[in-house]
Amino acid sequence: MRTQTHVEDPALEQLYGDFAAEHLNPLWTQLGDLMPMVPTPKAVPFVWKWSTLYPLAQRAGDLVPVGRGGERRAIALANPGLGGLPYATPTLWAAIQYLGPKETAPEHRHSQNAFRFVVEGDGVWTVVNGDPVAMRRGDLLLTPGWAFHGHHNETDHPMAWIDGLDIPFVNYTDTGFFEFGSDGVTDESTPDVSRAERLWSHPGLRPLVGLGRRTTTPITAYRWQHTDAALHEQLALEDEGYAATTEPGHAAVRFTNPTTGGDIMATIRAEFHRLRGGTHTRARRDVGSTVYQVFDGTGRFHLGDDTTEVGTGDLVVVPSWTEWSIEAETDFDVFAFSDAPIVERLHMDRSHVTEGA
Ligand code: GTQ
Ligand code: FE2
Repeated sequence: MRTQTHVEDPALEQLYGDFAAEHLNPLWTQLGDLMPMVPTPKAVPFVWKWSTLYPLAQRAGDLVPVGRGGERRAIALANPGLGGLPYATPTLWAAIQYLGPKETAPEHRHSQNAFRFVVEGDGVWTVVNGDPVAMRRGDLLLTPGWAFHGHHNETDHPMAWIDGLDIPFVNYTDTGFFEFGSDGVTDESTPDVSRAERLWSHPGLRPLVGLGRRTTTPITAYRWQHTDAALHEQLALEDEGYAATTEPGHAAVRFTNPTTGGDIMATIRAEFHRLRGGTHTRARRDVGSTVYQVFDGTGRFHLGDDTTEVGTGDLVVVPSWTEWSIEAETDFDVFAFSDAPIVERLHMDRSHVTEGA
């Protein structure tokens, strides 16, 4: 079968013209693009340095007010392969958000699921359905779809963090709704611990109120103290000769929904990885896209044939089926989020370990 549309035969040429006029499109001229042998993402592997992002966010803080309409002083990572769209990957939004001293980002809600991850600083409370949640270094804070949320900075110093949302996926599937809420935040109190944590954040214990499976976790904050302890103990147990890590020197946890044991949200997976200095992960490919933010330490990301040095705060995008591995120079902590729940739910998940075993 021929795969070009430039043909000698006038009748065939006429046929292609008539297809176009009727908004019809033959498969045989574009099979390779439509159905490649392996995923061929338009998104490219890319790294944003925190030392670039933070000063730009700071300048936005000086020049751009935060308020109703624009809603958030959030600056999205725009993958250079995605034609200028504000998307880190085809499914994931990642942004740096900056809130100056005493500033408030007004309440709203949307179908899009969101989280915040804090690489430095504190002093902002995100108020989720009226429940104030303190944001501090290392914490993962959740704003599930359709929960009202606003952020307010109680201090006289600015704070920045990263947002992860499923905005691209929701746009692609035309599934999004949005509503404005209160111009301020509905509860300005500043408790250390949110009500959601007081109810839900006791290891292995679930309250007998609110039974039933939920696709989104009822926990609004996963605290650094717990994440750090879990990773620390995995490596300590490995030292003591117990099987506690998936590969040598590599501790890893997934943030989960205590009502299902599954992912925190229907569209986003979040994990935290800790590598001992001098170790590396096995090179592999995975279906679906992932965004990493280095939390602590220095190392290298190998992405396809390229290698990039990374340090605290740097963000790394790994598109679908891109070969990747991490090499830790020092002890290396990295936060990761991905669209794996979508991929797995659709039974499209595949991985290939390309090195070692
Ligand atoms: O903080 O509510 O980066 O609604 C993008 C959309 C943050 C937020 C973003 C949002 C928010
Ligand atoms: Fe929002």
